[in-house]
Amino acid sequence: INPGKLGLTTKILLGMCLGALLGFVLRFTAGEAQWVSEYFTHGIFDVIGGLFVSALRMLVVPLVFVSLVCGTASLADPSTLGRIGGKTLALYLLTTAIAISLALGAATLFQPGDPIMQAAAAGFEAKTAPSLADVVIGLIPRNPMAAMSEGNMLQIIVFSILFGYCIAQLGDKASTVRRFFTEMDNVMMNLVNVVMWFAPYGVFGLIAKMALTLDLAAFGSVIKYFFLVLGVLFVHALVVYPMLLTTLSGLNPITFLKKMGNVQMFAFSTASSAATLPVTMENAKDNLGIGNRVSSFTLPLGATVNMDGTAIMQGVATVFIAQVFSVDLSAMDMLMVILTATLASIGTAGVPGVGLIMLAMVLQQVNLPVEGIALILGVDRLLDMVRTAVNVTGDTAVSLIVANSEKDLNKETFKDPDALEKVI
Ligand code: DAS
Repeated sequence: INPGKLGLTTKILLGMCLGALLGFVLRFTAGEAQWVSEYFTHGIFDVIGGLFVSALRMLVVPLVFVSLVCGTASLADPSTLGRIGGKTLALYLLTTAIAISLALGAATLFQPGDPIMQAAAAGFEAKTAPSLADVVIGLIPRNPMAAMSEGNMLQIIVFSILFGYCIAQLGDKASTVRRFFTEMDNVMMNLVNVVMWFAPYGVFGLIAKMALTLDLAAFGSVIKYFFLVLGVLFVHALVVYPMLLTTLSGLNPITFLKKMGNVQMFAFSTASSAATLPVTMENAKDNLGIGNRVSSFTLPLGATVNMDGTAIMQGVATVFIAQVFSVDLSAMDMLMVILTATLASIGTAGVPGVGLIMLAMVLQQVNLPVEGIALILGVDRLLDMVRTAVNVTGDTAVSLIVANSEKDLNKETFKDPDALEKVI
């Protein structure tokens, strides 16, 4: 094979397979040998994987700030911002509500939890879910620089939109500033390409470490829960999004799913929507033809507030834990789960394991024993990787629908099978 000729997607896939292979071979031959842990798990794999995720995370704040300012500033008619925002939020809430309803329905139907009382496991201190007022007040950054240094995505989004909106309103008086951000946007997108060159190696390290550290023993007791979550995730990604795409935009869902491969592999490997955001944005623009006006707004917002995959895990986990502790959930409880899960997802960034922390909020809200989380902890890493891939797929599907309705979609690029290879 001539590595120079392979497309990026193939190289990433190769990196994942080789990582899994080497990880499992090391695990089943050298077992828990000290040198494996020292030189591999916490050695080379951790370093390569960690460097790659840090490089992706490094891009997020400058990329979101620059592309959002650039996108908002390019709005000829700033009032369209309200329309784009309204459509985007409505669709994000719709897809999350569908996701969690699917999950609650499936878990009630398939009863994954055997009603065996479990000893109270290591206590979980559950943070209380943010109230709507907290979330709204928290949107405005008291200090935009602090928001950027802390990576407070919602506050960065709000500040960037206001900043870009004012550039749009000033017209020619801010033409230099607008050109500066347009060129900065090009620089940032180029930086994403540079980081993506290292993707196959980074992904190799991440998957190899996962293969070495996966808690295989935990699968026995929660096998039904694991496969039920997986099943609902696949139904949501392969049925619900295609249905929404077809009915709301008439775009070909197969083309969409085929073009999501790279992004889904990044999301799977990093288990972080935030880290994957630079790739999600590059793919949206260069592979799917979604314009900057829409994608610069919908994708950073989606990576922060739209987590359909996570909502699915929370729906199934809540019913599973209720069944294990022989607690009956009323319809009102189910409604509380939907509300809390949606609200909790708005306040949390897309980083590995955040879904589990939000699950603690949801369980607390419906008076379920939060220590029930200990039952599903062992299989959560793998589920986190899959649900993150669903999260970013949902963000992009909604962006596609909004871009299409806003005439901000380049359909030739969308239809072009190797559009992305031309750019990287
Ligand atoms: N890993 C989270 C994300 O980045 C999802 C989760 O933890 O459920 O989207």
